[in-house]
Amino acid sequence: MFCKILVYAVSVAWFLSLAGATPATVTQTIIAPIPMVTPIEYRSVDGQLFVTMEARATPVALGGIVVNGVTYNGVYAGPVLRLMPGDTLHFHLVNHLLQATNVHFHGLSVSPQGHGDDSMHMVAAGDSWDYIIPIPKDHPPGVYWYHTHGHDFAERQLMGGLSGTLVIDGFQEQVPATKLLTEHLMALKEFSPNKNGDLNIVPKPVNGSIKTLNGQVTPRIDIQPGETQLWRFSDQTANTYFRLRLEGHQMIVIGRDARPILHPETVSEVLIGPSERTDLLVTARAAGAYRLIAEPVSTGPVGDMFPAQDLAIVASARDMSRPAPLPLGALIINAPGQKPIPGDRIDAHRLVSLSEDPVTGLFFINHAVFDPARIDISVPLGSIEDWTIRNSSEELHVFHIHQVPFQVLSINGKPQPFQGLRDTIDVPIHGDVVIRMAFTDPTIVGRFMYHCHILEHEDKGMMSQIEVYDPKTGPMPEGMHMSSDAGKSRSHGIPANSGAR
Ligand SMILES: [Cu+2]
Repeated sequence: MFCKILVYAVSVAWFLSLAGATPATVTQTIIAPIPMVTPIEYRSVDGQLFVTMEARATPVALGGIVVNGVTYNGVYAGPVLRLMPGDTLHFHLVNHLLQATNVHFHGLSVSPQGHGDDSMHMVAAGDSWDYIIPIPKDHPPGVYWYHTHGHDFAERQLMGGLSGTLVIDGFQEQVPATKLLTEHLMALKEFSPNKNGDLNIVPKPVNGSIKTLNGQVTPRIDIQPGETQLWRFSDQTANTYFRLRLEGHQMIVIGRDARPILHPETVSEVLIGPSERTDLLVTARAAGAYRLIAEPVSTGPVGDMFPAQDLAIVASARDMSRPAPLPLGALIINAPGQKPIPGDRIDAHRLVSLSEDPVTGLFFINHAVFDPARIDISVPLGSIEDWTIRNSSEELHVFHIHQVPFQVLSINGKPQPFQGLRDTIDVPIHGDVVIRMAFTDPTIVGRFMYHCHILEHEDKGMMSQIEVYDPKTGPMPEGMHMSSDAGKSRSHGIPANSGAR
């Protein structure tokens, strides 16, 4: 505690020096929190983005200690991929680990087949794979992300670092008031090294975990008094909820799960669960240092308790090299894809029940654990369906379905005003969420998953498969779709970060 107080005292002294109250000293500059840095960005050129991503065990410096992570290209917070609608992503994955891995492109409505976003395809140790992801011209812009999706070990590989942010440009055109604002991409990750320094939470850490922002522990975010910035969070943790509060400030939520929401909400705190994205507007108050705090979160009687931690120091100070901030314009939202899904013809109503067995530690969807050989739901292309997602347990779950966004109709029986489509939703303890999905986009034909995005739960069974098929040709015959090496080279007992070569 003493050290913490000392750091803050020095931070404030450093801040005052920056604000011009006293001259800065070398000592203050060194001890002051270091600026938040966005990870390296790869941007598409002429409609194409070619990247080689090497998954390997990597030493990672986090908060003054070095731990053994697993990263893409050595970047713990993950390289940022930035594309435009209509571009094609060529993602060459090279697996240097001693176990299989793969990549899922979270939130994208792209093909799940072949070299597309096929989360069933495993890339064996030592192998490589080319993901080729054409982004449809009318794809909603926004913050998405990519991450490892190997069933049984997604949790520990993600904890090790295997994820990154994927941006489809165009959000600011849909919310014109944000066009001139400074944009910060803010990847939320957390790590919990075991006694060997491995980022390995199996078994669960006894000493808790440390939350990071863009792979940094409590960095500094610079802003000018009166300036509004666009903060674009993505929760890239395996299991962790963030309840974010900025001291002395309110925030405006303008986007969720990549898309602008139709009615922005002014809040004093915001909850971001595993895999969720939230776009916030923050307007700095008077010059000063403010803590961005991750407040404590409990996910229920049999869930997890995430303690409070300072996520960043927000330094509001006049920057003489930059023009004075302009007032934020009117928040006009022009997002043509954010339309309610027509409900005049519902082709199927389904119940997706999430439950768990505290004795065996297994997690279920409709009383079954994941089976890669089983298709749980078959849907003809063109269908519109309402699903009730039921949480029959004593902890939170985060429902996510690949490939297709959904509309939230009600939570615990309470109708929800339409704010826009999403790809994740928190399902309250012993509660129901009703969602509507349009399986009408031919791009998504194929097999893909729906699951809890608390990856501990997913790894322990809470995942199922859906097939969307063309009614002219019917469902795919069994065995035609599973990748030839699906499940091969799964070294269940080997932590991902022991895979150095
Ligand atoms: Cu869950």
